[in-house]
Amino acid sequence: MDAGICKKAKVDDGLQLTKDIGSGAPVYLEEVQDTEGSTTLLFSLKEKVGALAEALSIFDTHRVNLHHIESRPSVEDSEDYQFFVACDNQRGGLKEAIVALKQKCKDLTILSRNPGELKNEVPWFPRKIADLDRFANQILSYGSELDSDHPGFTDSVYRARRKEFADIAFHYKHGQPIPRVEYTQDEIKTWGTIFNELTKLYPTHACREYNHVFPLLVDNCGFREDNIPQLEDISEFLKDCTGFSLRPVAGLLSSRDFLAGLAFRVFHSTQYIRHGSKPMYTPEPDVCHELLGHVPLFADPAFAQFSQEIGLASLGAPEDYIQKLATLYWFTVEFGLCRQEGQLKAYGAGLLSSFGELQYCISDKPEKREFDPTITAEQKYPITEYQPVYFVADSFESAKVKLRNYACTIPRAFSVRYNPYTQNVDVINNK
Ligand code: HBI
Ligand code: FE
Repeated sequence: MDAGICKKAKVDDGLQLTKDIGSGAPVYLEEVQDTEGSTTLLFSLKEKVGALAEALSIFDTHRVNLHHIESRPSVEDSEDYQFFVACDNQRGGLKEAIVALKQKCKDLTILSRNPGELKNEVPWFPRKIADLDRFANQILSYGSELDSDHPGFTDSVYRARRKEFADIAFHYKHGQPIPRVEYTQDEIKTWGTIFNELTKLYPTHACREYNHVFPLLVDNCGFREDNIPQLEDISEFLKDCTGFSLRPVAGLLSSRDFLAGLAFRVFHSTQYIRHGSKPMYTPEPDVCHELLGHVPLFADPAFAQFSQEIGLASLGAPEDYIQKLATLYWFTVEFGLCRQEGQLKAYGAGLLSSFGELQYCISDKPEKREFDPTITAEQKYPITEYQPVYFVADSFESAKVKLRNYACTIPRAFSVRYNPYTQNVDVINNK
C-alpha cells in the first residue's frame, strides 16, 4: 500500500528540496535562485490608453525582471483587461513593485513558488503540462536512500537498482517516451507472485469498471504473470482511452505536486519494484501498486474525470485544503469502495494491490460510511495498517458531482479551467 503523505524532506544535490518550513509546504532551491520567472502576477486594468505601459514601468522602476506577459479581455467586465506577468525577485524589488502595482489595478493575485515571502500570495502551480518537468527533482524521499526498516535497506544490489530508476525519472521530460526497462528474473518473479494472488480476487472483489479494463491491459500492454508491463505502453494505452498519461517519478512527491499532475490527467508512476524478500509488503508505492492498483481505472472515463477534478481543485489551494484534498484522494483513489448490484466492491488502488486488505475491506470487520466530501475530508487515517473506516460511493459520477460541489467551497481568488486542446490550465479571475 501507499506510504501516504511523507514526513521528511532531504537535502540533496541539484534542484532538491532545501527544507520543510512550518506549514509543511516544501521550499525549493529553484525558488531561492528564482531564475525562471516563478512569480506570476494576475491583475486587471481599466481599459485606457497607456494603462499597461504605465503598469509595466513599475517593474522597470523596481528593477524586476519580466519573463513572460499575456493579456486578454476580462470575462467579468468587458471594459477591463486581464494580465499575467511572470517575473522573478532576483534583485529584491518585487514587494515594492507589487505595492505600487496594487494602486493601479482593480484586483491583483500573486502566484508564487516562494510561500510566505509576499503577502496574500497563492502557491505556484503548473499552468501547462510541460511545467510538470519542474517536479522531477522535488521528491520527498527516494530510491537509494531507504529507511532503516525498508526490506531493501541492507541490500546494496537493490539500492543500486533503485538509483537506476531514480535517474530515469530525474532526466525525464514531458513529451519523451518513457524509457523501457529490462526487469531482472528476480523482479519478474516478485511481480508474478503478486499478479497471481491478486488476479484470483479481482472477479469477486474489484468493481465492474476494473474488471472491464483488465483484459484490455492483458491484450494491449502485456499484463501477464511472467512480464512486468512497460510504463510507455500503458501510457499510450491510457492516452487512447481517457487522455491520461504516465510520468516516471523517483519517489513520493508532495501532495500539492502530486495532485497538480492529476489536473493535467498525468499520473506520476514509480517504475521500480519492491524488495523481493517480502513480495506482499511495500512501505511505498511501487510498480505493482501503480499498475495493478491505479492503472486500470484511469482507463475509465468517469473515474478519469473524477481524478482530474481533485487535481484541478488543488491548484493554488491553501495548504489546509491541500491536506483535505489529499484525504479525499486517500479515501477514494487509494481506498475507495463502491456499491454495485447491492454488493461492496473495491476501486481504490491501495486495496486492489493488497491481497490481504482487498479481502478485509469488504468483510464486515471495518466500518463503512457514505462518501461525503465534507465529512470524509476530515477523517483521520493510519498509513501503515489496514483502514478501520472506508467510504462507499454510489458511482464515480455521483462521487464527481459531490466533489465538484465541495471544490466550490475552497477559498480561491480565481477559478481554473482545463483546456484539453492546449493541455493548459486557464486561470479565470472570477468564480
Ligand atoms: N507521490 N509519487 C507519489 N505517488 C503517490 O501515490 C503519492 C505521492 N505523493 C502524495 C500522495 N501520493 C498521496 O498520499 C496524497 O498526498 C495525494
Ligand atoms: Fe497510490
